[in-house]
Amino acid sequence: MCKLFSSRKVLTISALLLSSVATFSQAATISFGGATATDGSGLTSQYIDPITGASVPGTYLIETFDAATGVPGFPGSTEYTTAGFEDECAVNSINDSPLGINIDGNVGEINVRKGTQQRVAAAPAGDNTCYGYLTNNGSGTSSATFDYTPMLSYFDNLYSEQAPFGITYLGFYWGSVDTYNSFAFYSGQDLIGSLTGTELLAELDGSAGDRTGSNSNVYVNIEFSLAEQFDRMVVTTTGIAGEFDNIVVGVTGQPIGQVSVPAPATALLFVLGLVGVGAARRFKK
Ligand SMILES: [Ca+2]
Ligand SMILES: [Ca+2]
Repeated sequence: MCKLFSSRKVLTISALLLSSVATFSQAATISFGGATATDGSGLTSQYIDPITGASVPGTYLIETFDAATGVPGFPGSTEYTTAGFEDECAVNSINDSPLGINIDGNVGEINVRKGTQQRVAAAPAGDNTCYGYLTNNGSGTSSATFDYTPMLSYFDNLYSEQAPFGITYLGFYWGSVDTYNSFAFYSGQDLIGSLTGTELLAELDGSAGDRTGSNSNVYVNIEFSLAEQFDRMVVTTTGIAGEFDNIVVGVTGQPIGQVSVPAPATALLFVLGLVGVGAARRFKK
């Protein structure tokens, strides 16, 4: 069984009232806490079976960065995999899959690897599997965009007669949270909300960059209403590095589990996107 929410806290992210997004009037809810993952990756979402890795009724998709958990026949892209880990690490969900998400980032900045290497990346606490990370390689600002619009379009075409749907949940395991990591959510060009490492550390009283502490290696859950759903996530870092694993995306409004894409029977799933770490601000305590 999983350990749910050992230290659950719920906060609210206020909407960034950018320009024309008047539709975004409700707050998203952020909570911290997850289930112990049994694949040795530390923490995962409460919505993912911690034993089988499968999602509950198929409405959640997970990105593990481990090639072994990719969809059969589609082990994932190794484009961002650090040299030496091609046989084990991959981004499961991008490009060639019909459910693919697009990642727009620079090779050498957004990467997938296993283990900790000084001045490169630190594995999230308790995570012995492959994970993703974003680094500025020592200077400047690096960012990567995870674009879910292909996936949303795919489902929209399949279920056009059904009620509106969208991404209403995003969870990810954020390792060694640093003040210079951030992530932001957009709907089209409109910023919907964001979360920074500084905000998270302040809320949980964590130590920046701590690789083992439970207040700086945290499973983050963000619940969005349909009205404030996002289709793009932008991860930014101005340091080394922003690490993440077990990105779980929940889509409300249609039955993903019944989609006839090449998914394993029990759904070890699909994989979507990633992410990581925080960006601008707005996180009301
Ligand atoms: Ca993993
Ligand atoms: Ca870090």
